[in-house]
Amino acid sequence: MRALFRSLFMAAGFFACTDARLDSATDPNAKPPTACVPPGTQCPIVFRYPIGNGVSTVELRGDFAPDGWTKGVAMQVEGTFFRAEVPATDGAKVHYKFLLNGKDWVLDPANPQKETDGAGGENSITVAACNFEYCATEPPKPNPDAFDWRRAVMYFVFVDRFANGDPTNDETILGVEPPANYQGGDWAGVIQKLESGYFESLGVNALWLTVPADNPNVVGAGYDGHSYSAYHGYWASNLEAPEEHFGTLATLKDLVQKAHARGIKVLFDYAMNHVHESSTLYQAHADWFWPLSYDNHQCVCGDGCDWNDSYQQKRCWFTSYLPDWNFTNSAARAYSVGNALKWVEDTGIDGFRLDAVKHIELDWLLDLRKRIAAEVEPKSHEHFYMVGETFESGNRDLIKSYVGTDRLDGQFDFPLRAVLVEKLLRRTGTMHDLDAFLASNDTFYPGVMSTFIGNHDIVRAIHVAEDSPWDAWAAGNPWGAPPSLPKNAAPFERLGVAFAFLFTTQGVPLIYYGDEIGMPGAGDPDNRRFMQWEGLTSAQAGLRTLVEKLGKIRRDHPALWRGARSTLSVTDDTYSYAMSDGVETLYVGLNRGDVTAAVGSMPQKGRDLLTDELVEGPGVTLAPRSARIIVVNAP
Ligand SMILES: [Ca+2]
Ligand SMILES: [Ca+2]
Ligand SMILES: [Ca+2]
Repeated sequence: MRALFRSLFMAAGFFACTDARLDSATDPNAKPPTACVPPGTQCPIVFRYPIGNGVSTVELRGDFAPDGWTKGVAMQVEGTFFRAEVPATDGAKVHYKFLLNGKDWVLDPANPQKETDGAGGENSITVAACNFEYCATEPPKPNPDAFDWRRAVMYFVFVDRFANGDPTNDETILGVEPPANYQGGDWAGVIQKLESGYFESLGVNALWLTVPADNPNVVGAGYDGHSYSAYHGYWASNLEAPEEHFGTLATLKDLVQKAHARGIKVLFDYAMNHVHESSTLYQAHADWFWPLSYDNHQCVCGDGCDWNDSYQQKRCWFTSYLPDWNFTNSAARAYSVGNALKWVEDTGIDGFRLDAVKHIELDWLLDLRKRIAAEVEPKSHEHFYMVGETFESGNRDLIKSYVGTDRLDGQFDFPLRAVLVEKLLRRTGTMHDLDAFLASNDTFYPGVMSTFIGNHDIVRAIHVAEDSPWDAWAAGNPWGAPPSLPKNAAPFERLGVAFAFLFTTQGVPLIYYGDEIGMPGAGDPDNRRFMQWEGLTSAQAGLRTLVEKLGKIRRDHPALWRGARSTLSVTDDTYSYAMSDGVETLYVGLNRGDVTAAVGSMPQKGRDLLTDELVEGPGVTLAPRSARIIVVNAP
């Protein structure tokens, strides 16, 4: 082994060691050799399996590489053994098995060390012992230019429904109606919109893209009895390949690079709860997934198993064709975490939006954060942002339990969204309720949450803001009679007030594609219509102009994202607060009502950044369904 390390050093350019050794023979004052290696240097672990007993081929399989359980290493004949070696860092624990003749899985007969795989089986284990002497390293320097995620403004690009930049990859699935079929959007289309400056015009500096992994060309039954395609990306069949409807890996990398060149971060949606039943991974490793049967019945979430039971919610299948990962199995967990890391390494993305967090075992999240900290951030010198989805409006403690330095940076603030929808859009209760909620919510989570009004799972926000609001899932009938664009401007103005709140408080505001122009749509899939790029009504254009102004104001006034909020005045229909970071104070007023109203405690003299009007306090009037953002002494 020692001889091998020497040759590694020489191959890696450690000739100085050898020279020093030669010199020491003739120069008694020469310093001893410094045979140290950089921390993280890998050494080989050697594996052997005896020849005989009709064994013609042996493969080493294990978690020594992200794809080590599926691809493995072919072992070569050496003397009376099959032999293979794989590199590992000092102290790394490797779980492994041998695959004989391409079909029989066996433990290492020469190694008594083994561990349960959490699914009724066992793996052999070994720990790399490199015997290296590590060179001292300088502690990593903080990066003063690192992106502060509190200033992020995120835009959710639903790739299939956003922009079609490459008609050659358009392909629909036979037997699926258009609302649930592929509609042609792709990564080339996102690049076109990037290059047109669309995202910057909204102040957006982070994109959330739908799942990039390959999904199958199959028809799946939806909960509503309609047939669906995998246009949404949540039915991965090959986690290691990109979705061909969206483009190639080269196009995806190009997208990330072009976004970075514009100062825009990119997050992928990563759906780690399940795969599609057609996945080769599921076919090769059924033991990495929870069995569909449980307690002698079928365990589909909401049909045989409980979405909310703390045990069943982790192991139930979302549908009978989506096998659910069992991350109590360490080999399954290592593969999945390794796969998430591989997408980061292959594309250079800056964060993940993590799907269905409460339905996976927590260890997956803890392992991912550890590996991101060890393998991604030391190279990027940037913090990798992870925001989770826990679809809960009433359980803040559960949402909070996933937020922390060893897990998620934040989650989507569903409870805040519920309150904003009620108080600003539906106008039920009063603004006092909003103030009371914020009093505890402002400092509730130990991280950077994402604030939002709309997403792909709920009715389009514009309908909740209508004069007669509705937000029931199927109101308007998504299939037979989908809702149309409201005719009057009021709903768009109310949505504008909600955006004004999101852009003038802490948390990463999320714009669900199309909400910046009040696109209509009932529940899923009608809330995912193709993006409207042309023919905006004046009310739609007015809302987009407002969002553009809000984006610019948030970018130019850091107090809005890093400042502390303090309430100034509250009435039933109006609300005002100050945002101050010690450098600057901004005064925000909101009027949800349908008549002109005043807010109090505003500055004596200031300028409204939204209208450019000079205003005089302490009482400042606001037009119906409008906001003001006032700064003192603005030029
Ligand atoms: Ca296309
Ligand atoms: Ca595909
Ligand atoms: Ca699960």
